[in-house]
Amino acid sequence: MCDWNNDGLLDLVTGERNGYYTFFRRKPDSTLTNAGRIQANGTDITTDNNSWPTVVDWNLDGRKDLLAGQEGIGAPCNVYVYLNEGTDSVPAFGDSTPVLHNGSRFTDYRCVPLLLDLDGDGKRDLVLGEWYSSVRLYSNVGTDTNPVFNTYVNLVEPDPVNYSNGNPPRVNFTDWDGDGDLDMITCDYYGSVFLRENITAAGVKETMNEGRRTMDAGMTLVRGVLNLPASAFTLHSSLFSLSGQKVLDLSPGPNDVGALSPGVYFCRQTAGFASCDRASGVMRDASGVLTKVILAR
Ligand SMILES: [Ca+2]
Ligand SMILES: [Ca+2]
Ligand SMILES: [Ca+2]
Ligand SMILES: [Ca+2]
Repeated sequence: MCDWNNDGLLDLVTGERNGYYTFFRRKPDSTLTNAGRIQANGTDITTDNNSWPTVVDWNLDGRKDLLAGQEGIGAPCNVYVYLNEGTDSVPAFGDSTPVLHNGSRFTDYRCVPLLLDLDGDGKRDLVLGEWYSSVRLYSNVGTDTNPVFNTYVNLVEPDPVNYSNGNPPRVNFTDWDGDGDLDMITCDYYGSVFLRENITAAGVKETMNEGRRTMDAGMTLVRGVLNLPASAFTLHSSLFSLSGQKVLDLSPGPNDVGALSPGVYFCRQTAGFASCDRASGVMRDASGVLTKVILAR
């Protein structure tokens, strides 16, 4: 949904099974009318099957652009952007530009790209839904007007067996529960809709597990190695001193903290999503954002 023609009425732009993009214009009586396929260089844009449109001002020049994903079996590029060469009210497009990661084109199957600032640094990031129930975050390491993407983290664990994030996940974000952060909604080929509540929390969880000398967030601390579960739906994890100074960035898997002074630290996880399944709907993961870590000798 977007106001494609800037008349104050919310329109619909669709991606389609056969690869076209269509503008459905909202009329004053609130009904939608098919206003034709979106074109580039004067002809209908047709991608590979299962096209996905994200309407966003990619380069922040005040004119909406079209970020496109496609199925793309064997295609050389499945995520690209059409920069608007017309006006914001009457978009016009020429050639597309491939979106890159680590300098390479995306060739993942059935790509669903979104552009939004998910890690809260003020620069819009790329979220990519793709085949086998995978949703990735490529943090923007460039600028907001010229995004650059390298590596990704999984926002959810890919699930090629049970498709617990939908398959292929068609992704979007909204503050579903009105608590001020973005929650994730996916839907899929099979007609399921999945809600994952953003579990970024405020506050300190106070349920220390003395046996592991950590708070309980699924992490373990053994002989100076802090192990973060790879399945944590976490965007960034860092270790902070009690005074709030960051002492170490953490990665999923083992992190050597043996060189740090003994004492109390906090692991801060800046964003994440709760797990959920088809049967139970929303399920909060209580792993929290601030986790106390006690380093002893
Ligand atoms: Ca409109
Ligand atoms: Ca633009
Ligand atoms: Ca960002
Ligand atoms: Ca929320």
